[in-house]
Amino acid sequence: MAIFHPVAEKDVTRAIVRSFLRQFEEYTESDVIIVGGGPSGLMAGRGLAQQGIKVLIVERNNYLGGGFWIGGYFMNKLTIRAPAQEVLDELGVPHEKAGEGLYVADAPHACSRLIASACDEGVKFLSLTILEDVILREDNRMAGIVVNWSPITHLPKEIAALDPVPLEAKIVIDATGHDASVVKKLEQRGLIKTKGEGALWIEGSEDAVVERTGEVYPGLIVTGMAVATVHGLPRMGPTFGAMLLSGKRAAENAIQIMQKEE
Ligand code: 48H
Repeated sequence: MAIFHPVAEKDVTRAIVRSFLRQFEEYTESDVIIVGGGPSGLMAGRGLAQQGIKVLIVERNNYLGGGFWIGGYFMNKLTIRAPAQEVLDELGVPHEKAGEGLYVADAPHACSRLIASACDEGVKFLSLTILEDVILREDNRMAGIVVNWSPITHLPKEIAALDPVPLEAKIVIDATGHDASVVKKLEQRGLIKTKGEGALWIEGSEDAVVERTGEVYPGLIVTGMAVATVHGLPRMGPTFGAMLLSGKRAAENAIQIMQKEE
């Protein structure tokens, strides 16, 4: 007696393709597209979806979490400075006090809870998808992004000369971390100038990153480490509170802009 219900192989394929295409078609137009599925992008997506906003996260890797997943330094622990441990509490992530105002948690636990929370709120994802360009209309306002499957970037030019795919949104959030990839597309066209991130200084970095989170170009908000890259702020190294609070603030900013433009 078999354990599983009989299902044909073709029906497995059909189930995947139909479900993917239905969602892909629906999300060719989103309220907000977030480029980058690291801690700041996930927090921004979660905050927006909590308010019923249609939000898509585009991530070039085949996993979500960016530098939050393993902490990015070969040790599966992450630190958070007060008051950002409140986000860990909201997510139900256990943490230990490591000193006054300093908390330590298991990175895979924190990251998986954050991903799950974004999914629970209704965020949708396009993985293995890389930002190729932005859409700018006649008023030069950001109107969406242009993407391609990331493996294509590893193919030789003669095979990879494939046209990318445009996706529309009212607001785009650059959550691509140190690269600030979306902002760099505007910089290439002389529309904005990035300063490049500064040297490591935790005290000087985290408040500034949260405070400078916001719109840097009409329709484009910057969050997380990309804020440091754009505004020339110090980096904070292996501590993540600013990423969480910056993502939260990016969601609030996006909502304010959309309400103003309605
Ligand atoms: C699609 C892309 C593209 C692209 C990048 O690096 P992240 O974790 O970014 P943040 O800002 O949420 O968090 C930064 C944090 O992890 C960190 O590095 C810290 C705190 N550093 C401090 C220091 O001093 O070094 O995630 C960015 C995500 C990644 O998953 C990328 O794969 C993705 O964005 N991404 N996705 N198209 N062009 N570029």
